Amino acid sequence: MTRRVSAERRLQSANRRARQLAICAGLLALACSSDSTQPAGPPALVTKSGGDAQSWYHNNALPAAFSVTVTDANGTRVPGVRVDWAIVTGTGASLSRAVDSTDSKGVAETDLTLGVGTAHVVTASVAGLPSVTFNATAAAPPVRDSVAVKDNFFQPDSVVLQVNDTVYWTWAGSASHNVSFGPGQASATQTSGTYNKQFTAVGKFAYTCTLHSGMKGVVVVVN
Ligand SMILES: [Cu+2]
Repeated sequence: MTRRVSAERRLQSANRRARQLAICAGLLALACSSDSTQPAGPPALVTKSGGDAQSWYHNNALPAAFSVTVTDANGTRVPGVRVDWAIVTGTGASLSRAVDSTDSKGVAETDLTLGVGTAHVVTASVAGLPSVTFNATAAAPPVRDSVAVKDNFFQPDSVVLQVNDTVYWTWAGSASHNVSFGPGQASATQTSGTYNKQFTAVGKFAYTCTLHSGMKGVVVVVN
């Protein structure tokens, strides 16, 4: 008899705990949803959030987009705000878009393709607010690159060159190595000598030494 009573009590107290947990979860959900539906106020500030001060090559798009974040007076991100992008300095340069609208995170972006000059200046403006300024620097791409094949790494492991130019690998270690871009595109496996490869397309080309895991490099080919 006593055993049965205590079992019922345990059941009652378990039910009570379950109800309390459900109430807590409900309150938490309420707190969250009221937070996320809080509307942002009017735009008060434009800040740079990415892409400033890059150095890249004439007639090529910068590796990273320029981006700004628009916030209200409380620092809340404001979606749907018109952002105007303009090239202030940069003969022959172009933007992927001159007008953009901030996304759900208050962010607007544009991609700059560098022109023939060295200095580039781009502004982002929101009506009624101070604009922000991005800088970029353009140079001529290297026309020829040399890579040393060492034990067990490529030096340097990343090179940039202009389309239709050639990379020259020189074996400088004592172990056997190769330069492999995948099936059918590899140097001989050797301990000395050289290997040349011309690159006729823009892009990123990763390679490895198939004998040594972790021995890898990349060729970046630009316009
Ligand atoms: Cu190797």
